[in-house]
Amino acid sequence: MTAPHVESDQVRTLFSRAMSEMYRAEVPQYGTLVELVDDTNRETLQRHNELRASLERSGDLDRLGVERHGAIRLGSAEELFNSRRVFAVMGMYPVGYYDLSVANVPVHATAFRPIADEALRRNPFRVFTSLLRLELIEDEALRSEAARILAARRIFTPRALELVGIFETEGGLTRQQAEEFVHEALETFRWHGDAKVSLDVYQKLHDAHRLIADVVSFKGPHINHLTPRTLDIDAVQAAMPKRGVTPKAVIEGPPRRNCAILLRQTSFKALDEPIIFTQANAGTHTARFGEIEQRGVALTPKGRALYDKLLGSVRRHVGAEGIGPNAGDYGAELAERFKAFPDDWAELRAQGLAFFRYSATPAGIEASKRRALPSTVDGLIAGGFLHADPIVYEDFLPVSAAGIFQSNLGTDEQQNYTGRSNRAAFEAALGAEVHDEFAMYAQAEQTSLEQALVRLGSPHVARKAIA
Ligand code: OOG
Ligand code: NI
Repeated sequence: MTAPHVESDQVRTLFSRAMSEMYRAEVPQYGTLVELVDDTNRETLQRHNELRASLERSGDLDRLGVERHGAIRLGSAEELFNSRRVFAVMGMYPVGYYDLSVANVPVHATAFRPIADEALRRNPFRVFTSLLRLELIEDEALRSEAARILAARRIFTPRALELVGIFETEGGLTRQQAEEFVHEALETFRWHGDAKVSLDVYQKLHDAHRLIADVVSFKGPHINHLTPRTLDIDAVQAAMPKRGVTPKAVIEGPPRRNCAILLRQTSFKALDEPIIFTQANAGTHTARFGEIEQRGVALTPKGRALYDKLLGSVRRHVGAEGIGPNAGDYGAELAERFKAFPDDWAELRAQGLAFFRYSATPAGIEASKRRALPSTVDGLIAGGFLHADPIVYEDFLPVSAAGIFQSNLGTDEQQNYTGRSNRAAFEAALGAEVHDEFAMYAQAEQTSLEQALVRLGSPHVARKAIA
């Protein structure tokens, strides 16, 4: 008899754990950040019993220390294609298309992440994966040199790809194969202090854009950050300097609110690390950092449009990334302008700004056996028969991502890429379409509502509410 297959969720957990250990050993400052996050989470939980209880109910308490995401930057279509196959072994699929050229970063990206609610609950680890857009390098000689260098490298070990092949034909890996796969896959994300190019070529690439040097000069796409979840991002941001860690100027995303929306994130500045270039020249490279995130409710397209509008107005007024003459005002301006965004769960739902997961309450199920219940969703909620919980946003934000890129690439980038988004080329390289995150949240909301209404013996309300 052949050995049984391990679940993809399990492989993802083995992988994220191995990655975390490797990164802590490679970047000691990241270990310091993780300790600070753990301490802050503990203090926050001591002060907020209700938060503790809700994390306990959702089963999140014991997974608080698990990293939420990491990021890599790839150089070619083939690398992206094989990354998709590798991440599929871990139950991670491409969700969303992010065009960063609009923010002067010459990449486009997706996030490989679990999709099913249960898979996200077990281990939400995801990898923001960007692909360099060589066509945005203007200097033709440099562009073809970069393409030549990239075409010659192999970022996955032969054995890793062999195991991916086995996964694809057999539909899974045995425990032993999974462990070997994790070990082999980790090689792709490892740091290499020895560059594959000369100092001279590195400098030319660097002058074109720091990011291009980061992608092209090395043997593989070293993981450039990992990101644990914090329960109080403002507290961690404020405490970083006391632990000898320098945070970026501002927290990306929405301001602090009662009803958290989307995603807030901040990072510490990337480190200068010693590099040995070919011909034994020594130099440094700045790429790797640590980040933290705090997630809120997923917004509907209408909510997202409002978010984008308000954020855009802040950035036009104060300046992007909170640098420049009005930098100090960024937080105050953000808070002020976001007063226009309802900060009350009932209001967010009533105005169709956010996605919710519906459930029948025990009282509702009981009452439905004895009498007819109200015939509208709002009536059922008002009567305490139906409950709506916010759906957590599991994706990324292009403006925030650009801010994270920028702060870790230095702020002196002058390039202005004409923002031609090229999703079709990205998907062709990927060998698949990316999943539409809005459609997924909408589906989750609708399914939960239908199921809840069936439990309340009121399926007709579902048709009315959704039609
Ligand atoms: C990725 C930056 C994007 C985030 O959290 O928005 C990102 C990178 O720097 O390669 O990870
Ligand atoms: Ni990140």
